[in-house]
Amino acid sequence: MATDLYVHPDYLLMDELLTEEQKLVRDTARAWVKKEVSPIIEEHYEKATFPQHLLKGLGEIGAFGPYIPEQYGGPGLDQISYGLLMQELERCDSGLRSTASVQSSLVMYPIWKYGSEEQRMKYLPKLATGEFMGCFGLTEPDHGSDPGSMITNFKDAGDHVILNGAKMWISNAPFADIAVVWAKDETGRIHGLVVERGMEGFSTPEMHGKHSLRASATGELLFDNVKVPKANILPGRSGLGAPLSCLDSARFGIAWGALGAAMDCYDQALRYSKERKQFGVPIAAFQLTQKKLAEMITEITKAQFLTLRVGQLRDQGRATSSQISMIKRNNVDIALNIGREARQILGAMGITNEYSIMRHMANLESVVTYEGTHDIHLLITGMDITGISAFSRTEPDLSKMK
Ligand code: TGC
Ligand code: FAD
Repeated sequence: MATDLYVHPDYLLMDELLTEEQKLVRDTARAWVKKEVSPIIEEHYEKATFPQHLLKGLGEIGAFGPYIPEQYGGPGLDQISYGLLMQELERCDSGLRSTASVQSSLVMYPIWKYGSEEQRMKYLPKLATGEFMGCFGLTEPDHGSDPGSMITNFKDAGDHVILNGAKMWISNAPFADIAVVWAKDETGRIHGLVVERGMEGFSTPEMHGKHSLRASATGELLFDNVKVPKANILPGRSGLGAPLSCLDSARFGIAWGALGAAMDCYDQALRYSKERKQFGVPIAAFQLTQKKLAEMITEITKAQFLTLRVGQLRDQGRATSSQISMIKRNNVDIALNIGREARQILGAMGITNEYSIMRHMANLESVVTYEGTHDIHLLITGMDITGISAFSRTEPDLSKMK
C-alpha cells in the first residue's frame, strides 16, 4: 500500500463537539494505525493472516474494552471515545476493528455486565491488555439471523455442566483463549458460559476461503461433551436479551467503524481526483466527478452527526436498541456505496492493492451481514415504528399496532 496520507473529513466542524480527551484518544489511535498497521495490512490481507503481533499495541491504545472501568483494568473512557477508536481502526481495516470490537463488546462487556465479581477479576484485566483474547459464539450453522432457535445446549452434572453443539463464523476463534458461548439449559433458557481453551472436547478450527475480512481470523467452536464448571456460567442475566444486549454495544462500534472506512475511501478518491489528469485537466474538474465527491461528503457528514448523537444518548444511558440498529445499517450502507463510487474515481488503479478502497469494499460485505444483516435491521426499525414484529412465527398481535 502507498504511504498512508489520510486526512479525516470534517465538513461541519464536528471536532468542535468533541472533548479534548476524545480527540486525544482518536489522534493517538490514528498515529498508531499509520505507523504500525498501514504498512503491513495489505500483506496480511493478501495472505489471509491476522497480525497477532499487534494485540499488545491495541491494548496500549485502549482498544480493548475502552469503557471498562479502571478497577477491572480498562481505561474507563466514554462511549464516544469507544466509537472514535473503532472508527480509526476500521479506517485502516474492518478486520482490525472486528478483533477489537469483539474483544470489547462481545467478550468484556458480557463479563463486566453479567459476570460475577470473581469472573470479572479473573478475566477483564488480562483481556484489557490483550494477554487474553476472547471470542463470542452466538451464530450456529443452521441459526444465523434467528439465534433464538439455537440448539447448542448444556446439561446439569453436579458442580459442572456438559456442553454440546457447534458455533460457526466466529471472529477471533482460532486464537482465542476464552469463548463467551450462548447455549440453552435443560428448560430451553439461554445462558452465557465462559469456555476456556484447553477444556477437553473444545476445539476451534479455522475457516478458510473468505474473499472478505481476510486479515481477521474466523473459525468454528465445537463442543463435544465439554465439562464446564458452573462457576463459568454468567450469573447476571439469561434469555435471548442477554446476547442481544451485547450486540447493541458491538453494533454501536461497527457504526463508527464503517464510517471510518467510508471516510478513508472518500479521502483517497478526493486526493486522487486532484492529481490524476485526463483531457488535460484534473479529473476533479469534471462535473460528474464532483457530483460523486459531493454526494460522498454529504452522506459522510450526515452519518457523522447521526452517530455522534447516538453516542451522546448512549453515554446518557438513553440510546435504544433500535436507534443503534439504525446507525449500524445506515453507516454500513453508505460506506458500501461510497466505496463503490470511490473505486470508480480511481479507474483501474482502484482495483489494485496500492489503495485500500477495494479491500474496504470486500470487507464491508461481511460487515453488512454480521451483527444483523441490512434487512434484519430494516425490520428492527419497522418493528420499532409500527409495534409489529415481522419476525413473529405466529399471527401478529394487532392490538399492539402503533
Ligand atoms: P425477540 O422476541 O424480538 O427478542 C427476544 C428478547 O430479547 C429482547 N431484545 C433485546 N434486548 C437487548 N438488546 C436488543 N438489541 C434486543 N433485541 C431484542 C426482547 O425484548 C426480548 O426480551 P424478552 O424479555 O421479551 O424475552 O427476538 P426474535 O427471536 O424475534 O429475534 C429478533 C431479531 C431477529 C431482531 C434478533 O434475533 C437479531 O438481532 N438477529 C440478528 C442476529 C445477529 O445480529 N447475530 C449477530 C451474531 S454476533 C456477530 O455477528 C459478531 S460479528 C463480530 C465482528 O467480527 O465484528
Ligand atoms: P441467514 O440468517 O441465513 O440469512 C440469509 C439471508 O436471509 C440474509 O439476506 C437475511 O437478511 C435473510 N433473512 C433471514 N431472515 C429474514 C427475515 N426474517 N426477513 C427477511 N430476510 C431474512 N457470529 C457470531 O456469533 N460471532 C462472531 O464473532 C461472528 N463473526 C462473523 C464474522 C464474519 C466474517 C461473518 C461473515 C459472520 C460472522 N458471524 C458471527 C455470523 C453473523 O452474525 C451471521 O452471518 C449473520 O447474523 C447472518 O446469519 P446467516 O449468515 O446465517 O444468514
